[in-house]
Amino acid sequence: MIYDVAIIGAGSMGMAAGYYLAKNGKTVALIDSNNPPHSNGSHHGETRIIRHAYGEGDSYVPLALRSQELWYELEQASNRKLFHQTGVLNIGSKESIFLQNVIQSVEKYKLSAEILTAQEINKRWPGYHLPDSLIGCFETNSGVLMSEEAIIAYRDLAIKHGANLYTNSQVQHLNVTNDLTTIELADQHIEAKQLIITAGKGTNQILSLLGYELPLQPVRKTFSWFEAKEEIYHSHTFPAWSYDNAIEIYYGFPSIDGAGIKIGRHDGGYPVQTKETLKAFGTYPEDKQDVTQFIHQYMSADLKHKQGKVCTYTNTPDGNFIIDRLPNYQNVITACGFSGHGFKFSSGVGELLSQMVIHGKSSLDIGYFSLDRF
Ligand code: PYC
Repeated sequence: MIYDVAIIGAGSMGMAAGYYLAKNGKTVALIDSNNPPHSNGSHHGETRIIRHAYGEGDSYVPLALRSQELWYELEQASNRKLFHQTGVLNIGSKESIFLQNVIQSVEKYKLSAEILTAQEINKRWPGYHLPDSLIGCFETNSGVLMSEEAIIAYRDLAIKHGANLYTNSQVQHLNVTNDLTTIELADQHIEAKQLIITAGKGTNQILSLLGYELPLQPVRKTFSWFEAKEEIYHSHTFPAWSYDNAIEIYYGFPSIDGAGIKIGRHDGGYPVQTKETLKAFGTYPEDKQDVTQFIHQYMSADLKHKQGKVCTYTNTPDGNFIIDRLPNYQNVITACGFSGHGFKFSSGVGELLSQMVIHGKSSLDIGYFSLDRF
């Protein structure tokens, strides 16, 4: 059989694309070197934030809003709880470009949000102790996504619509001509008319089989959970949040189902090789120190560290995504370089990728993700 589409990398983006393609009647081969969801990529740790007002630039807002609609649709289709509408509080110094972009997004797209002083924030959410130098923009319709649950939902539905999933399968050979892609796995030979590469940190390994290398840098990142008083930090009362003081960037989550509050530092991290096993949480003192210091300074001095984990960001030089066709292979699309802020968009990106395959182009303008910017 010749599949309509093969997808190499069935994590958040690839699995979503597989679902939208299969749902639209395409025959799909989903190939992954692990068995998603798993802890070797960028989707584990239970939760991700979905922000609509976008600190990284307001050109992301239409995709964020479409992604939100699709998350609601996925909840319905899968009968799973995937989204908690906690709102997102973007905290920053007045100099923060991130916060200025958030406010610009709110104004341009008329998002439901309010600007708050530090005193107003501390009064509304007693879990914060912010100094007067900070302000916040609280958007109400956004919140927290259950990342691993979402992948399970896409996986189940993609299979239900006829997609074939090849797990724990390394691509050994790849050959692409104008009308046929052939993929050799250890024990399978797969043929497809079109190819999508969504292999996260492994993308360059796959692309090298076609003679390409993109400016992608995998980076080791960490995140942690802290014990939390549920009456203060529960997701029914406390928002997800981001913090940018123009030097450091942090993000955090309320306590969901008694998990405690989760926090990570977004900037920095250690560059790693694609195949490198990540050094365990706690290898570097800052794994725990940075977030502990943040929590004690801005939230509460008596919250105790519970556990930490490691994960990978795959960064581009400008922090923006890559979604494009390969210049010499018009039947090959790659979506990669999500730079630690991609998960929230995976529903929307999955749909965009399916549109590129089915209609030859996407319904939203994604010119700012094109490869020719490098
Ligand atoms: O994009 O909001 C975000 C985010 C949270 C954690 C990592 N990225």
